[in-house]
Amino acid sequence: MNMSSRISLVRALEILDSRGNPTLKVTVALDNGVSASASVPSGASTGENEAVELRDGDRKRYDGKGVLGAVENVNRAIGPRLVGLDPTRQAELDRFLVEWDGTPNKARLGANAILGVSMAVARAASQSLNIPLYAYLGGPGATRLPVPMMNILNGGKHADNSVDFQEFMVMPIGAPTFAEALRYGAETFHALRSILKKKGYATSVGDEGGFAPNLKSNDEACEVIVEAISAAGYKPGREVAIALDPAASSFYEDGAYNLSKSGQGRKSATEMTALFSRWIERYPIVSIEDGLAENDWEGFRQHTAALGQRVQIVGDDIYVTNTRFIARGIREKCSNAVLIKLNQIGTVTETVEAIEMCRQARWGYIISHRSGETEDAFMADFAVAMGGGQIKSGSACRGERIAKYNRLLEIEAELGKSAGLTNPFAT
Ligand code: 2PG
Ligand code: MG
Repeated sequence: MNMSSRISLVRALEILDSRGNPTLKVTVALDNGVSASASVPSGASTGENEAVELRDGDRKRYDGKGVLGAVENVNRAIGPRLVGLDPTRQAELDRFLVEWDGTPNKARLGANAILGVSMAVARAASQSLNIPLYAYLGGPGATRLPVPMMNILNGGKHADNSVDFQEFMVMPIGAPTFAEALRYGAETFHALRSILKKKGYATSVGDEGGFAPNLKSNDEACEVIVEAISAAGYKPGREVAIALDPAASSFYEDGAYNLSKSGQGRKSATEMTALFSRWIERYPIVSIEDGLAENDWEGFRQHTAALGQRVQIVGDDIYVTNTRFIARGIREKCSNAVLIKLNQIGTVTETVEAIEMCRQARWGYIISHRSGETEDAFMADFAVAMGGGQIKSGSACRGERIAKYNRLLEIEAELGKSAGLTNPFAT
């Protein structure tokens, strides 16, 4: 048995993410010969309270975005302290790193350094025990596949176009299996390409693989997607629905929501909620993430009171996967779901704690990628392990997005008859 294996080496390497910016890949080797790696993603529309991504700031390299300092922190500081420890003691190990860092946002060692180590340790432990990562993190009950939120139309900070809202996603809620859900989503993506082409729009893609056309309005984005769902042969709202992530923090300026890319002008929180309310009546929308900005707690409260019975209201920037902020959101009823990103908080254990808090409150949770990703599919296993039934990993193209979906196909096949996929919104 490999049960008593110990960490023998921890090494980090500076690699590139899907935007061509540096990030870390961390490898953990055990004394039983097992070695496993994990890579760290990176966001563009980041919440201001996210854990700190340590970057070198040396203008001569990658415009200051190098991560050699974080690599050093792994190779010279963290690594040597972990040698000899049991990799299955994830919570203890993560706690040790958090306490050693000592800052509230992991600014000292860097959340990118810490998360890379945390994920690589989990993977090494699972390999050492010969258990797939999803089963190691989730136990024998980890059999629920997530319904994907596929971001097929990009705007906001993720695309240079005329659309203010960052993400227009399709969610194949009526599919019987993950493989079928992925097919519904991919076929809708292809139908959308034909429709955009016919209308004379560009079909180049944004950071998350969605199209990024210069549409006439934000409304038109919903209209072309509904058209694409039907053209692909699916019933809008029944089989394939729409999920939005306006990422409103990125266009919140001086106390107002400035829809400047589309030229729709400035709106108050109440006007934004009224706009979404109209959209919910007109389009098959099931979920709205960051419809308002990260510091607009009161706006979020009213927004949830007004729309929360009809759709899932998700907080991303407002909570940054941090139990401190999620607890406030639960107390003040600011949403009914949370977007979960490992690198917003910086360790596997703290991410699991954030999810546990959602479960206690009977809130939804969605495991999410970042707009800057790598080929690592850790989050696919993590989504099955956590069992929330929802994942957000971009469109039906770009290798770094597809890597996660392909891993979920593998997991579903491996689970065979015990695999399940259910509509998270079915009552
Ligand atoms: C978001 C994410 C992922 P980013 O806002 O939800 O889609 O974007 O990684 O740029 O923060
Ligand atoms: Mg978001």
